[in-house]
Amino acid sequence: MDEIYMNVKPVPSKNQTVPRSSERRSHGVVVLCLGLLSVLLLAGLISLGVHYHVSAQRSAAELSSIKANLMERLQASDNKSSSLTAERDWLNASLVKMTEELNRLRGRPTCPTGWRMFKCVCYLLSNETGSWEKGKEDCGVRGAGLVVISSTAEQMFLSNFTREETHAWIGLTDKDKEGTWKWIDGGPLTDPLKYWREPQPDNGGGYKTLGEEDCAHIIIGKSDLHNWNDLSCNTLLRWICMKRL
Ligand SMILES: [Ca+2]
Ligand SMILES: [Ca+2]
Repeated sequence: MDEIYMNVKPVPSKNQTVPRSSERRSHGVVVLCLGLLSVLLLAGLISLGVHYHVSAQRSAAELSSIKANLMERLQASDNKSSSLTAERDWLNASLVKMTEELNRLRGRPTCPTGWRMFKCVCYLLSNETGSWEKGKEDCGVRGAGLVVISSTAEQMFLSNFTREETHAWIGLTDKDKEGTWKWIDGGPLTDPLKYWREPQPDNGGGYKTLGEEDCAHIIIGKSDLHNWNDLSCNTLLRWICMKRL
């Protein structure tokens, strides 16, 4: 090859690009801006995260406080309700006592529930039946005794008390001595306070099947002043208890 051609520098073609120094600077500025923007975005995200974290903690604390406050009020309400219930029961008990005291002051004594009063005496017709002795025991358990009739008015009241109901034992017996009738309180049976139905007392009328008849009862549906009969003490009848107020 000729020497002339060896000293000639190659000429770039038209399509080949050559980077210029201004373009490189622009590229560097863009990269720098993007970097700064990324840093700013990251800082913003961190700031928002911190802000929401603090807000969430504050909200949780407020909710916890509100919950504690509501629980405290609920407990106070329950305590108040229990207190009101106890106060109501106390007032009811006091009302009963005051009513009884008022009746006593007014001369109006009262009998237990299920008992009937006649001239300040309480009477109970038993629901169950049994022997004369069982009736005596039951009345004793109730703080009473089988009825002792001590006036015509009382006899009339008891006749009405048992009318259409049943036969009922009274506290009269001749167990200790045949033919000698005594009240359960030890008092004798005296005239005119005797209300036997004729021809009673007959101690069984001589009929062996009836046995000895040593206990007295009121017969239902008979004359108010003639309705006593003597009967075997083991017969199952209801009974009348009495107790004074
Ligand atoms: Ca007898
Ligand atoms: Ca008889």
